[in-house]
Amino acid sequence: MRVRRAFQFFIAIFSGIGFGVGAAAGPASAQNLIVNADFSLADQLTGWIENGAWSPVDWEGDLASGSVLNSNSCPFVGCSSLVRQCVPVTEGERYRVEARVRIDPGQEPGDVLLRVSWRNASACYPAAATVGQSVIPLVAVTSAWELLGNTFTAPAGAQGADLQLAVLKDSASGTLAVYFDAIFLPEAEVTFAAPAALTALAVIRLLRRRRAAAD
Ligand SMILES: [Ca+2]
Repeated sequence: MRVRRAFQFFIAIFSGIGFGVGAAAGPASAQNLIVNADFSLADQLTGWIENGAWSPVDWEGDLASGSVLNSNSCPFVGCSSLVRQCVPVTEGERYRVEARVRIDPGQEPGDVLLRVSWRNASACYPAAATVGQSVIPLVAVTSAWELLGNTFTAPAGAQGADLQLAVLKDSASGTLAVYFDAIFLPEAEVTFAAPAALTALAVIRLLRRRRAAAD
C-alpha cells in the first residue's frame, strides 16, 4: 500500500508539471511586447514613432485593422526610412521577432529589413548606446504578404530592443513604399528543462524521506 500511495503521489506531481510546461511553453501563450502590433483602426500608429502612415490595408483583410505604410522618397542614394518601437529585454534571453511585409510592384529597388538594434537602456531613445544588431532581410519581393521572422539572443548589456521596420532605397529618385503588419516580439522564450529536472530530483528526495520516516 505504501508503494502504491507513493506511486500515486509521484504521478500526481508529474501531471502537474506536465500541465505547467504545456500551458507556458506554447508560442500562442507568450505575451507580445509590442504595443499596437496590428495597427488597429482605433489605435492607428499609437506606440510607433518616426516615419510611416497608417493604412487600411490589413494583411488578413480585417476591416477593423490596418498596417503601417513606410514610404521612402529620399532624394539621395542609400537613405533609410524607419518605423520603430522600443521594448525592454534581458541580456542572454532569446526573443522571436516576426512581421508581415508587402511591396506593390513597379517601385524603385532597395532593401527591406526587420532590424533589432539592441540598446543598453530599456527606454532606447535618445541616448542609449547600441550593443549589437540583428537583421532579417526580405529576400523574396512579391506583391503578396511575406513573413519575416527569426529568433535572436539579446547580447551582453542589452536592456532594450529598438525594433525597426526599415526601408532602404538604392536610387536618388522615385519612391519605395512598403506595408508592415502583425509585428511580433514576445516575452523571452522560457526553457523548462532545468527547473523540471530540479523538481524531479526534489520529488525523489521527498519520496525517500517519506519512506525513511515510514520505516
Ligand atoms: Ca493589421
